[in-house]
Amino acid sequence: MKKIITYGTFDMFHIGHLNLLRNLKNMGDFLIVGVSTDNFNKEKGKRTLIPFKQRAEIVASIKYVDLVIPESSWEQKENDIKKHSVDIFAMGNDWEGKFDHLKKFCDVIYLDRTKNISTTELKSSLKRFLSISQDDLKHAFDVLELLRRDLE
Ligand code: C2G
Repeated sequence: MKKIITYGTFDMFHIGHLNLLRNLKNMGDFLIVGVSTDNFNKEKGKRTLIPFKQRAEIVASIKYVDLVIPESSWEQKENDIKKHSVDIFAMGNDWEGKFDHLKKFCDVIYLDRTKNISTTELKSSLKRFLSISQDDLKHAFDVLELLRRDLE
């Protein structure tokens, strides 16, 4: 049984995360995902919208995922690889080279990220979507002005 492990925050779960997990499962038989805890994200300097319990539950519900473990430190990867007899450690290539030290324990691979999507981009497009356009604001003020005059 070929076992693969990956780690991540998986905040605002999106197609980039799903593509990675699907690709990883297609490379083996058993996929373990370490989901970053809220405290560990603080250590990573990463603010998350969705709390750990929900992020972990969403990842655990993905059909490609066989086991979810909490990721609470940078250092736990070596123990996880040994404990679960992992054959492949994999990350998206924004982490290219960062975990090569784990080659002592298993294969280390970095997969291409899915283009044009990230949690950061989702947050900014949500901000744009929710912000009222200047035209809408002006139109609202014009209507209010007309109503005010009618009431005079
Ligand atoms: N990812 C991807 N394509 C995207 C966005 C993300 O392939 N468009 C991949 C990332 O490369 C990563 C995984 O999805 O392998 C999870 O991404 P994040 O939740 O952003 O994970 P990160 O905060 O980078 O945490 O110890 C490792 C860290 O916990 C990784």
